[in-house]
Amino acid sequence: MRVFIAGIDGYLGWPLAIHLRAHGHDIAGADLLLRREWVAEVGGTSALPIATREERLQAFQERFGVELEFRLGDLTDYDFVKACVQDFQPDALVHLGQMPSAPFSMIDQAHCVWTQQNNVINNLNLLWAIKEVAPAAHLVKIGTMGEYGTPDVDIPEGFFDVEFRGRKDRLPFPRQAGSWYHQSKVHDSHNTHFASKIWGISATDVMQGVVFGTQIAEMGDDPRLRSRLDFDQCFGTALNRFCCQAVIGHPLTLYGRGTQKRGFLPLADSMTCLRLALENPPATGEYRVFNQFENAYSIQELATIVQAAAANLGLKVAVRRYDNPRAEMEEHYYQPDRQHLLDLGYRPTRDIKSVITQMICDLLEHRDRIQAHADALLPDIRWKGARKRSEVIG
Ligand code: USQ
Repeated sequence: MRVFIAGIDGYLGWPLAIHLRAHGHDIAGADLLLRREWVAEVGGTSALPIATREERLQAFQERFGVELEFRLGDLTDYDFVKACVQDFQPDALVHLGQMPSAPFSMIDQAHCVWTQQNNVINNLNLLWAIKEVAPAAHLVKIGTMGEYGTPDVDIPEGFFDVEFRGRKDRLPFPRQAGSWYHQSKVHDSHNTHFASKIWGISATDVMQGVVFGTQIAEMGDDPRLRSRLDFDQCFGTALNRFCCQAVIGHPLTLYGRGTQKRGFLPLADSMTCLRLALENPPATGEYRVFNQFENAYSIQELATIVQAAAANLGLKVAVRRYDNPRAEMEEHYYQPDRQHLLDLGYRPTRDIKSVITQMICDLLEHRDRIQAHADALLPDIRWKGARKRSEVIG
């Protein structure tokens, strides 16, 4: 299958290129390398050293014996997007080319507007390019579990059956996002659903949970094939941050009570699920929604697992509660479905403790890089009010 990856240089895009090629697919992609700039802007760096674009291309060629087409360009530039799709003629496109950080979108007016412009426009551009030059291509769009928020009922996969005043319908499940970034993904879901209805585009909208992990097996030992791993307050996600904190002995930063729950999944599971979605496309013109996560965990539960894994490796690490910089529910019901991917053969990694142990081992080698950017660990971007460093509350 010919797969085009929008956002091929990112945390998920780069390993996806490797994973899909290792499974025999032909890959091309595009990126403007913006993630590298955003992380630097907020004072972070990738804990794992990452290769330049040129080094990555060289390593890919050596590993697989084929050249990877990796175009440098802006996905908000329609001429660029259309040319990429027209020239490569993909069977499927995976859209990972977006600004993925909730805190970054909450910094100020400029970051909020930029996030929504970038994310909404580049998704529209991909939809238009499919319609105009590759109408049979399947779009796998990365959305987020955060689109649903934390309603006090079970969360289905995109749609639910409603009975209202004696009439019944199957409707999109309400979206109640918790940041300007998550809102941008809600807009994308609506636009993708609409494009599918009017133009017959086949689309899978993946509501993905929080991804963690440093490796996938297909990377082998070549450090140039490794992906990035961020730990700053914007681009580091909870579990990746906790592992980085553990290796430098920084207390694990639970926001608030730490009782908030989210769906999480290892990097390797994310790759498998995306491949399953690609290899099992929807019917022509169908818009379907997959909830994609290994399991739901409270943040406190994950911190305890990291603390125990670190202790087994001889690292003593405290867990601390910090005043929550976000506006989010800390005590809530959380019961999302994830049946569609199981039906396609996804077998969730049950042993997340070994994934976490492996992460800590990988990160220990690079503890100096984390230590040098430790200022980026404590959050000061707040959902309400002016910037202020969170303080320990327990
Ligand atoms: N949290 C902590 N301590 C930290 C960092 C986060 O307690 O040091 C808490 C947050 O308050 C939140 C939860 O952990 O309740 C998750 O936060 P996160 O930063 O790991 O993830 P989030 O902001 O939700 O965003 C991440 C990715 C985003 C993706 C999303 C999936 O950055 O691209 O869409 O996970 S989901 O969470 O399902 O919406």
